[in-house]
Amino acid sequence: FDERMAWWREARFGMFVHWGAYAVPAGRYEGKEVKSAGEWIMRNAGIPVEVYEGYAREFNPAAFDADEWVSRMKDAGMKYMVFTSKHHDGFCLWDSGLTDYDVVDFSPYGKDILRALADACKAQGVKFGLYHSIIDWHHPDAHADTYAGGEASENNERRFADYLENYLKPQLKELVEKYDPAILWFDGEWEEEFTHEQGLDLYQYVRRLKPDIIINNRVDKGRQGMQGMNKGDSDYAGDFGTPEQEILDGTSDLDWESCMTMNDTWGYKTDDNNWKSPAVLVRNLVDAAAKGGNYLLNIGPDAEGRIPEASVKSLDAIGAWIKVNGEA
Ligand code: FUL
Repeated sequence: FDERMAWWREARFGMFVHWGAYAVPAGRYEGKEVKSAGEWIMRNAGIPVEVYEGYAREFNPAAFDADEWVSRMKDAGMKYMVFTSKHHDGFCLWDSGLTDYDVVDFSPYGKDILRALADACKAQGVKFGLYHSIIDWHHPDAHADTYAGGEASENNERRFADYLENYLKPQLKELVEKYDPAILWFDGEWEEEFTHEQGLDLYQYVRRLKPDIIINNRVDKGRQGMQGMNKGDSDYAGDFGTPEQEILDGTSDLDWESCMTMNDTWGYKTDDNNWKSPAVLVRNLVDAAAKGGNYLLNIGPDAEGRIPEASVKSLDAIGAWIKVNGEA
């Protein structure tokens, strides 16, 4: 375990990227701001699947430049990226053989975003990881019918298990084989049909595909902070805990990574300008490192593929601080 975790423990600082079809509405629906995080707009505004698909049909990030993203993150002192291959909305950012609901087959952009990012990370010598949602508001067997308050269908448990076996797992296999991710960062494990046993199975499944991969605790029913972490126990799934928007107090001897937004959203939102200052971000990084954790700081690029101006400024400022004050 220690050997597998070594690079990650040393890395300390990574870049989270939330990017997908939700960047198109950018937090607005029917002319109004939808409260809370931008990547939740489909659910929070109750947007019907067919209507939301329209955003994916428009997704055409002409300004996307994988090399530029990666060099910006490197300059900021970040050692790894965790990128959303699929968020809760179900839209896939690579050319999946399991669905046409992906950036290559469904969107005018037509190019494989994971390919570009995986290659750029490799070329520039940083680790590439994937965030992959267990919950899926688009897949018919994973509750697409009820997500917006519709009638629940029969056999939800069986259908969700089918979705896991015949869609999610094959997708994970595809992702590991094609892009060789260093990390799999699961999320959406609160789905009511998803069980602890299925979480353990998913963890084992991915580890079999790539024995030295690192997997977060949300692969299990471990949403809050360090939940799902039970090292040494046969019931254990998840290599590190995922406190969200908080830094732990440093008393845990388990591995953890604090993920955090620069404003109040993960996915791009036009109306969210509540940016943390670069000074606060530097302090958080140092704080997390001092307490034995990693810091995974998020960017939410816009629909064109541009990193918001305020985020670019903060990345530059953090990089400048690290240059002067040494590696965190
Ligand atoms: C949460 C998700 O629901 C948010 O959209 C975001 O991805 C955050 C990192 O994890 O569980």
